[in-house]
Amino acid sequence: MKTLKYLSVLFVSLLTFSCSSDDETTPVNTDELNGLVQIQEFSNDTHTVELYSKSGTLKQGYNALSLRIKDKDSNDFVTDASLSWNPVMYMANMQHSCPKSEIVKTTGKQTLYNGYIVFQMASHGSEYWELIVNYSINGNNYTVSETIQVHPSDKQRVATFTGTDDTRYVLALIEPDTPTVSQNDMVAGLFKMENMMTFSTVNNYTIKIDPRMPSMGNHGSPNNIDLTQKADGFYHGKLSLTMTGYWKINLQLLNQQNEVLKGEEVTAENESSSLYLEIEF
Ligand SMILES: [Cu+2]
Repeated sequence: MKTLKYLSVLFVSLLTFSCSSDDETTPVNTDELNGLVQIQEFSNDTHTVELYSKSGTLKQGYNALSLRIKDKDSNDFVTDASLSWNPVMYMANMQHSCPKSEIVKTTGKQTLYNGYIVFQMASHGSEYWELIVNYSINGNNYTVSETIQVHPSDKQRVATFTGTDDTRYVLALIEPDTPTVSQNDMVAGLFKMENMMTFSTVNNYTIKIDPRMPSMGNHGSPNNIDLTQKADGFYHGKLSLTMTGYWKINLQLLNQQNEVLKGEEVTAENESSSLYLEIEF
């Protein structure tokens, strides 16, 4: 009986072994996609480019995105591509892009690449976004592009404004993604519009924060820490939320000389800043 058991274990492991050696050329893709939901596929004659996020949708504001490229002939995923992208919004009387990162290979993954895009506007009627993905594999260049659907967010996750320096800025909330009643890590991206198609990271500014609950006498919270830029290029601080509900995060943007470029202090006479982000949880 014991021998039979050993034999069956041996048989099963032999089977498993032979299966996995057959699959050697095809990467195991199930773990690769842990926690990711496909948004859509982009296709050309040679490849399918798959676009993923945690939610499976694109929304107005900051979006962390993952991609992978499948070879249509072999059905294998490409592990050594270099990629770039360009989101373009086609509006009634103009075209523009938005802040975006480089695309890098995801650490610890074989087939995944990742980056972020900050959509400052949602798709709206006949005004739509197109995402162009350019990539090269072994020195050959390819491109795919499709219309993408950018959903409006009901709370303000991104602010687009002109500073007193006549510069156009985009400020996007990155964290907290899932706020709790605590001192949350707050992260924001700050970008400058160089022209309609080019956006760059703004360095060494300060973003002052003053979270308030307008529905409850506009009370604030203790122990907030203003946002300053860290090595990742983003602005980091602490956002104290003392209860669940709707919070307006009043902001002031200060340049390297500590001059206020946008936003006002909240006082007894002034209940909110013209620059703000919103959280409800
Ligand atoms: Cu637009």
